[in-house]
Amino acid sequence: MKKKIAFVTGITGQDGSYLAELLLKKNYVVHGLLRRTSILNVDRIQDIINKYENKGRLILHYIDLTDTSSITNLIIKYKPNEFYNLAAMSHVGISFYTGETTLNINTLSSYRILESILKNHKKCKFYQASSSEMFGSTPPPQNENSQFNPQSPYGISKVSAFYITKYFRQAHGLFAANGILFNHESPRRGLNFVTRKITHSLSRILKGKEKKIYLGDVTTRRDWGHAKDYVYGIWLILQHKKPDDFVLSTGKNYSIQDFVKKVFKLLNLNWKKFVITNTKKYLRPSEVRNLKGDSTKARKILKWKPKYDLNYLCKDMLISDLKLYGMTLNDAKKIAKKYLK
Ligand code: NAP
Ligand code: F7E
Repeated sequence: MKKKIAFVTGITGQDGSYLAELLLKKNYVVHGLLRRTSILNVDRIQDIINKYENKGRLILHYIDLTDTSSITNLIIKYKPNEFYNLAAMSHVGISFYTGETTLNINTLSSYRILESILKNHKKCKFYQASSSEMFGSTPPPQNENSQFNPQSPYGISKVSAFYITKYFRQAHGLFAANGILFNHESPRRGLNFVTRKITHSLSRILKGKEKKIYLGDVTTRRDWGHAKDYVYGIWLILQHKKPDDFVLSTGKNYSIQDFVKKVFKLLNLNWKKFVITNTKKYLRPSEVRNLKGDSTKARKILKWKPKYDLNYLCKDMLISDLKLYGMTLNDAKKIAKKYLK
């Protein structure tokens, strides 16, 4: 049987790397669309490059999301069955300082890709990486019927891309679907998102490379899941018989402070000795205070549900960061007991 072809933008990112692994396991030919960077940035996909590139199962292409023809040429040449649009300026805090780029990359690129699919290969299914940030100040629980009240250029860019996706579906009949994903983390999370910053900095503290962790507002609440569960949901969204929009979430939320406490507790450390909160440079001009998703629709229709809980996530992330600095959890516990109490 002919293998399915999937295009993935953002393949070098957290979700792109897990999704590519899943698609390769499912026997797809995966085309990863990446930007040129001055230092080659393929750490998260190095293992699958080693395993699949020379078999022709993983093919990487340089593209630029502001250069329509760089993507159109690939669509015409390879005629993908599925297009996962994961690339984005994904940092909410940074979007306050780079609003124009955030809109150009996160919003206009979705338009460019969808228009190209419409003109060149209408059969291709399209996934848009929408976000719980779109709900912004709308009180929880948030689901597919909740109002969007974005609080940042990032949130605004994702709301616009959400409607662009819906427009191509409703007006032009494309199979274009949105996954509205609540926060999901993993050992592959970028270092400047709060969860990874905590587990990574704690590992550095144990190695004597840092003394304190400087955070912003730790009273905000997030619904955190594991990225591995969420990329499976992303795939399911494109396998459904009709294009639709789905929330993926755990349905539980915790404050940033709760996350800090859970991670420090793994080493029996008192977090208050190491964490400075309300650091000015990490406070945002406007905040999304309380996100908790209601993913009943995905659970019923797609039969999706997360396998991993927050305790597993904290441990998975901490163990992986300790490993980067040559420690096991037991080593870290011993160091914590001896030097850091
Ligand atoms: P991530 O780790 O920050 O990855 C973002 C990806 O986009 C990277 O591959 C990055 O390339 C690429 N990218 C950024 N700007 C680009 C540009 N100008 N041209 C080409 N590629 C560009 O993000 P993630 O956590 O995997 O999230 C994946 C998608 O889901 C994003 O659209 C994000 O907004 C959305 N989302 C994420 C969450 C979450 O909690 N993780 C929740 C809801 C929605 P480089 O590696 O070169 O930087
Ligand atoms: O912040 C607070 C911060 O940057 C979480 C992206 O994947 O999820 C992510 O966006 C909360 C915020 O993620 C620090 O103010 C405190 O209230 O880890 P974050 P995010 O903004 O929720 C959504 C769903 C996406 O779509 C995005 O792409 O933590 N916070 N102190 C801090 N945040 C950071 N980054 N750094 C701090 O020092």
